[in-house]
Amino acid sequence: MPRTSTESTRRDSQVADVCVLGLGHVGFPLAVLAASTYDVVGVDVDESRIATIEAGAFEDAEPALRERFDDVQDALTVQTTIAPADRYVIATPTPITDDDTADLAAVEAACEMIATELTPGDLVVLTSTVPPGTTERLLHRSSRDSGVPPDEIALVYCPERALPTDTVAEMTGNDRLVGAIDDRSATEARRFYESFVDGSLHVTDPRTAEFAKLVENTYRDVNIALANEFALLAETHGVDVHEAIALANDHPRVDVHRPGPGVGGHCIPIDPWFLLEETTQDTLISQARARNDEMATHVYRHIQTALPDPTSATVTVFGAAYKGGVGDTRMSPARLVVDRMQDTGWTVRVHDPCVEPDAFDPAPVDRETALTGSDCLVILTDHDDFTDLDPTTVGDRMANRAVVDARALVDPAAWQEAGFSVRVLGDGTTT
Ligand code: SAJ
Repeated sequence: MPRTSTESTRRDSQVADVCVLGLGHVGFPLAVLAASTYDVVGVDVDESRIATIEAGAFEDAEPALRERFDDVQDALTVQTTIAPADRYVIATPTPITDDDTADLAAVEAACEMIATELTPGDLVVLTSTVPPGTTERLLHRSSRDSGVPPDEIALVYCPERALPTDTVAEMTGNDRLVGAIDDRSATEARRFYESFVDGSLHVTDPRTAEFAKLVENTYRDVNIALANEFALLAETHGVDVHEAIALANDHPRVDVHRPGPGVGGHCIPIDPWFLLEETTQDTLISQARARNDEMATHVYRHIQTALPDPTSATVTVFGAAYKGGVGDTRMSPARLVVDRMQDTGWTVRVHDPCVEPDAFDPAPVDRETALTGSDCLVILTDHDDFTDLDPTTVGDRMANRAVVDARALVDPAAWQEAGFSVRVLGDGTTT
């Protein structure tokens, strides 16, 4: 169990090597990895998060992270208050506001906490995804609030690129962007990250690094939108888009992404808007956002046509999480699809083996309960559990054998053989 502030063996006068502010999907793994070399204090304002970590009950830990955590118990302290340190890492969330701009409140609050302890020569690392220009503004804010001259603060912007299902391997193995305000900051950051990163560090200025991070995720969102556009066109042309994409991707310079019910998570659907904050006109990027969000309505329309009686129905949803292998439901496409169905008055039951009952409404139930008496099965998340469903076993539970598959997991011929009407998103041979 990590030390808490009361158990820490450090005297109050001692300074930690590293203080990580924000112990979520990025900050907690980063604190654990840094603790293999440094004396680390992890800070989170959410007392329940601190309690969960102290108890070792962090439910989303991959085996590699839990193993690393078990190895660094004596070097990691977790608490809700700032601690004096030589290095401060800001890993707080940057959600989006109702008018599609970056909500930097948590980053600014972390800055204010750091300013109370900041001393000349300290390193500040911002990892949160932010609009271009934020790091420079952070420098002036930190200097103003702490009284430390800007040229005596080492400051870098170093965004994370870890896929949430393989955090340790990605955070240690991936190359990293380092946006440094000056050479000394770059040197300090390199020394810090080389303690646990095997990938290369690519140094540039903060604004370019902020922009490049947004390019990474916007590239992904726009390419997913293109795949979704191809799916809609394939349905019109009577073509299976998945076969067409696989064939197109045989080209050495083609990499078409996978169509789906929409784009979820805490990054891809949000980060493109950070690029557009200074832009008023309609852009390819905003149109791609709209295309991805409209996929939920397209799936809903497939369900409508699959139902024997759309005026009164029970629908089973497999998958509440925003993608396969995670229990995270933030901005999940399933939310948009389920809301449309509930607004229509249908009874909706959800099954997701990775999502906690309190993490989605309606609360996920076991597979059999979700299927009993159902008029249509809708597959929205590409969990491994849903890749080898037996249509006969599934159908025996249902009142009507219809399936709408938004992730192309089922074998249409086998499900039709078992008496199902089959609709696969993007497969024009089934819709
Ligand atoms: N999705 C598709 N089709 C695809 C790929 C994804 O529909 O071909 C959907 C997924 O189902 C999901 C959403 O898009 O709903 C986002 O999935 P993701 O795996 O792209 O996104 P994240 O948020 O789990 O991770 C991304 C990654 N960024 C890139 O791949 C460019 C990760 O490297 C970043 O660290 C992360 O965002 C982040 O935190 O920025």
